Amino acid sequence: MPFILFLFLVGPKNAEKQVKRNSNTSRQYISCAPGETLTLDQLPRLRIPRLIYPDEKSDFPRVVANNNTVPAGKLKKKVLKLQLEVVWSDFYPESENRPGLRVVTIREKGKAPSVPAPLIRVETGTTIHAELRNTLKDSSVTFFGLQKRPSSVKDSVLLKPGESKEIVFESGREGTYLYWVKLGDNDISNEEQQLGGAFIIDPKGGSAPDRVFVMNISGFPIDTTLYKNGFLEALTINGKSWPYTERFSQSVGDTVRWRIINSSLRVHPMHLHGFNFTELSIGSVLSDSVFKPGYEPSIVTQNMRTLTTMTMKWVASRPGNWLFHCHLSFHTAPDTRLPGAAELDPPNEKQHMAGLVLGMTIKPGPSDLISKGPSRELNLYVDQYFPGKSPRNGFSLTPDSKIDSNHITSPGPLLLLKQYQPTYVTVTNRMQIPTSVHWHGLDLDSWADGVPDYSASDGKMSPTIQPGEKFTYKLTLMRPGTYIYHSHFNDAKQIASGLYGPMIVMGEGQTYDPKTDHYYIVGWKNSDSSAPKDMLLNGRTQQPPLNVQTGETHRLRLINILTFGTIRIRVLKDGVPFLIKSIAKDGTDFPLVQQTFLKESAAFGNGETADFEFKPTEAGTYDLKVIRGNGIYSWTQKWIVTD
Ligand SMILES: [Cu+2]
Repeated sequence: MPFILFLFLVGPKNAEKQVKRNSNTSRQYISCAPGETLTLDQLPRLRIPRLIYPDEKSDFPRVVANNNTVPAGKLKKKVLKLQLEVVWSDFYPESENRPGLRVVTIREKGKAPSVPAPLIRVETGTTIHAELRNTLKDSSVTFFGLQKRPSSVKDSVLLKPGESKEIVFESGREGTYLYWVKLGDNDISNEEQQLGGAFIIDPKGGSAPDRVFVMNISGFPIDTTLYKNGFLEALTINGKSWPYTERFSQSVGDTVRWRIINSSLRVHPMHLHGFNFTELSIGSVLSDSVFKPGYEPSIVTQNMRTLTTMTMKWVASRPGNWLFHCHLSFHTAPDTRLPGAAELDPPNEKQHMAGLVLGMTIKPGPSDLISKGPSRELNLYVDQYFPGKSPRNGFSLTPDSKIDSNHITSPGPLLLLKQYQPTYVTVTNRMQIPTSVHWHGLDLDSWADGVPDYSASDGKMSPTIQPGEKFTYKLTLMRPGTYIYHSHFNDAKQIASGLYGPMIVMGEGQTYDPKTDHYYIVGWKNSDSSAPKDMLLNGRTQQPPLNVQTGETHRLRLINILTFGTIRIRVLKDGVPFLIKSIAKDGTDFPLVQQTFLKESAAFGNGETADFEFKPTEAGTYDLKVIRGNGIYSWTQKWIVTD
């Protein structure tokens, strides 16, 4: 063991130096999960600027969570009169009885301020007459997105302290957009992105019934001796953090239409459990691109960049409890909760998520799942290989597996599965900590979905698997493709500790050939999420070269299970990009018309998988590169191609 430990400590240092620090990584994350057992008057009171308590005297109006169902303003003869004011306010992103934040927000004149900002929703052909007022005494504010759409020219309205202005503009083309306000000089050490809201333009006669969800972030760095997380923050969807976000209910067969708006300056890979969704459009503050029929992606995760929008629909085709959440693990970590919720409450393992999570229940009804043929049983063991502050955990298929110092325990073994084969996976937890496994991207029964003490259907529930216990999940395998299994318990810590692995579902009649079928899975090496040391591709820093022959068609399966950060793939021959064909995403093959040749793939976020075809036509050496984020860090695998 000492020898292995030595390798582990000194091996990957070079990689570490090349990793550019992301602002997310400067945060300290604590391991305790929040509960709700202390009442407000039992809480020790921290005195930190911005932190407020709901039972203390305040001169400021209280923010209401805006569920985006009632448009702001008064509409008369195709003219919308809108009066918006920028005000200081008291914002309670969790329960109304827990600590909150004093922040600047937007209100309609005469109404309570709201997060997100008031919904602007009109039909195309409407004139908008807006009166804007800055009530702040010491800061200017700038409105963005109050102009006719679409536009490539960014207009803005600056209001000095105490100033008011009136503007008039046409709504423009239908679509899903947003507007937002920047505060003063906008000291970027503070994140003031509670000042954004939805701007929806409906076609004449209106849209099909939908819901609008806006993600906002407020974040203020504080003295870490006061509060371990180092930030006061609120990551909210329609003004609330999990578990206080709105809960939904659908019936089997319902078509669900959502408009998702990222009003923050961070990236959010938004992931739907259990179902593919159809992406109808991708937009921004001023434009919205609608996918042509036949070109609409069918996916489970969309990496939403800053200040962008997505219009999506999905069919609630199976009962149970489901999540739609950000897959950037820090954006759902319980550590993001405000002091008094995460820091001061006793740990409660049932609440291991916070922030950008929505929950919904599809009422009991028929299921769309198909299983056929003889069933199969697999045993998956979860072990802790290195204990301590930065533990390494891992999955294995054999009960006596030893640590592999090359792979440092992760990724877990490839689970090679067959379409429609009923597959039972028994997960045995041999760690000292509870866990749970999520089968990311699969259509399956809710009870087997792996969100502990939440995923439930048919009278069964995914449990928290306690140390020494086991649980058998049933996998249903509807679509051939590339998937991920990973811990869904304290994700930021457990995924970074190594609890992830690849899954490949082969279609009926297909066979898996490792010579032509390759996965590239990227995850963190270190579980100390405050300082990710480096990342591993297929559990390694160095990739072994591959020997292949010309004319062969290879499938490349790219998987991003980093706790944050995007990855891309490209192939170079003699330094020149070699075209690869994009053929699938999130376990769904593209129709032929959507398959495209690329010099380099798009950047995929956490929880996304994407498949490519690579057909080397000439002998020589090819460099396959998996590139992280801004390109400062990448891995290269040499492909030696001979005739
Ligand atoms: Cu996020």
